[in-house]
Order: sequence, then C-alpha cells, then structure tokens
Amino acid sequence: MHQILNNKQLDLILFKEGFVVVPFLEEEDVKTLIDFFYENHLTEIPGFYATAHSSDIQFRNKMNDKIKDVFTDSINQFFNNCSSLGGSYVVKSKLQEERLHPHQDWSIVDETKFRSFNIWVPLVNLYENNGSIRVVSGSHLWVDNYRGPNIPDYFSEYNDKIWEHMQTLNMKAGEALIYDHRLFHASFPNKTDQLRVATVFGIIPNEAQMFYYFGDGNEVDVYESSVEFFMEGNIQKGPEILKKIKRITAPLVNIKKLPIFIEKLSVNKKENQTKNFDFMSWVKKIFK
Ligand SMILES: O=C(O)CCC(=O)C(=O)O
Repeated sequence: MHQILNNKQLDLILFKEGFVVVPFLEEEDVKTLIDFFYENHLTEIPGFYATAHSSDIQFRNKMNDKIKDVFTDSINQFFNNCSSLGGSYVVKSKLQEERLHPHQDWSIVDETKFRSFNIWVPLVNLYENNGSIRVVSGSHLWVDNYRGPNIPDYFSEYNDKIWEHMQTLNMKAGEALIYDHRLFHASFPNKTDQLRVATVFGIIPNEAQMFYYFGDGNEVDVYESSVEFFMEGNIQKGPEILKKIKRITAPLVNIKKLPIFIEKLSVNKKENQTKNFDFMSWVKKIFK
C-alpha cells in the first residue's frame, strides 16, 4: 500500500483511523487566505458556500490558485508521491441552520488499489457552536462501496446513529484534518454571527488514475476523470462529458466491519436505496 504521509507514524494512524489532525499552516498563511477570501467576497454569504461550486470558472480557478499557492509547501512537507487536485473555500454562515449530515465523499480513484484524501483546514478556531467538524474513527473500513451522483446511500437511515457516535474535532485555525474520502464526517451548524471560513483540498497518489462513478439503477458506470473536469466542468454531468470505460454490476457494497449500532444495515432492501447524500445537491438546495 502506498505510503501517503512522509511521517511513518502519522501514515499508520491515517491508514488505521482514516484521519489525522496536524499543524499545517503558519499564522501568516492563515491570514493571507482569510484576507484573500474577504477581498473577493463583498456580498452576504449564503448558509453554506463553496467556491468550487461557483458557476464562474475563472473565479473558481482564482480561488483554487491562491489556496494551492499557500498550501504547496505544507503539502510537499507532509505528502509522499502524491498529486494535488485542487482547493476550495468552504464557508458556513448562521443562515444554514441544519447540520451537515454524516457522509462519505465521492470515490475518485479505484479504491481496490488506491486511497484518496482531503486536507480540510479551518481558518478560524472551531468549537461546537461555530461549525466544528466531526468524524468516526475507523469508519473508512466499514464497507467497500462506490460513491458519486445517483448512487444509493445505504447508510442514510443511520444518519442519527452515526452522528451520535462521532467525535468532534475542535480544531485551531491552520490545523489540517487529513482524511480518507471513505471516512464518515459531518459538521455542526454555525450559530454565531461570524463566518466559519475553511479551505479544503484534494489529494491522490501520483500513480492513481482519476475516475468518476455514476449510478444507473442497480449498476454503476465508471468514467475516466481528471482534475480539469472537477475544476472546470459541471460535476453532476459527467456522463455527458467523460469517456465511459466500464459498468459495474451488483453487489455494489461489500460490508467489511460494521460497528454494532449499524450492524443490521441491509444493502438489499429496496426501501434503503434512497439517493446518496449528495454534497453538491445539498449545497445547491441551500443556495436557493
Ligand atoms: O466544511 C464542512 O463543514 C464540511 C465539509 C465536507 O464535509 C466536505 O468537504 O466533504
């Protein structure tokens, strides 16, 4: 298995727990990113907001370029033979009253061979009232599954149970949560008058090809993907743009090691096949 982090001990923790929290940005870097955010956002921020979802591609890229510029030294310091995908501001204001439910991020590599990650860095100190992030240690190893638009989320009926078993990470500005895209994570609503400004950045091993998984009933279509598609395309519309390489048929979920509170998870019952928790659709709904 590819060693992701240069520090072997941290890499082992990432492998076993699915996440690590590390000091990542200097105070002046945090200030640079916060100042840049406010210089470029002069109007009111909706409840939940991500620059990666802006329809203005030039603006999306401008935000990405700045984040990448500030992150690069730390990425090089922490990561071993990995490629940078791109970055986004992720901001919560008090207009978003609902919590961000427990979810896994989309699969973007062949997870039978590789792992992919996010680096999530708050630019303000976090506590429960202003939108702290929550995780379940080891949850990246619960199942093998495919995640992407139109793919059912077999865990949706366990949202509350998973939430109850999460640990809250009250991170300091500039610390990074490096997490496996399979890890269940969520966040509290921000109940304060100040914005909760954070940044998020994707990472994959150098040798991993990017893929896009799109559900079609009980099957999943696999498309070749790229950083350009994620940064510049409409990521809900992969099938219209990308090259399809194969179709995967059932079983789409392989249960490995479920905790006791969801051990009755059924991946066969029709009624469980509600839509995947789709981060993008959630964001779009909140914008309206
Ligand atoms: O910013 C947050 O509160 C959570 C972000 C998140 O869940 C994600 O980027 O997948």
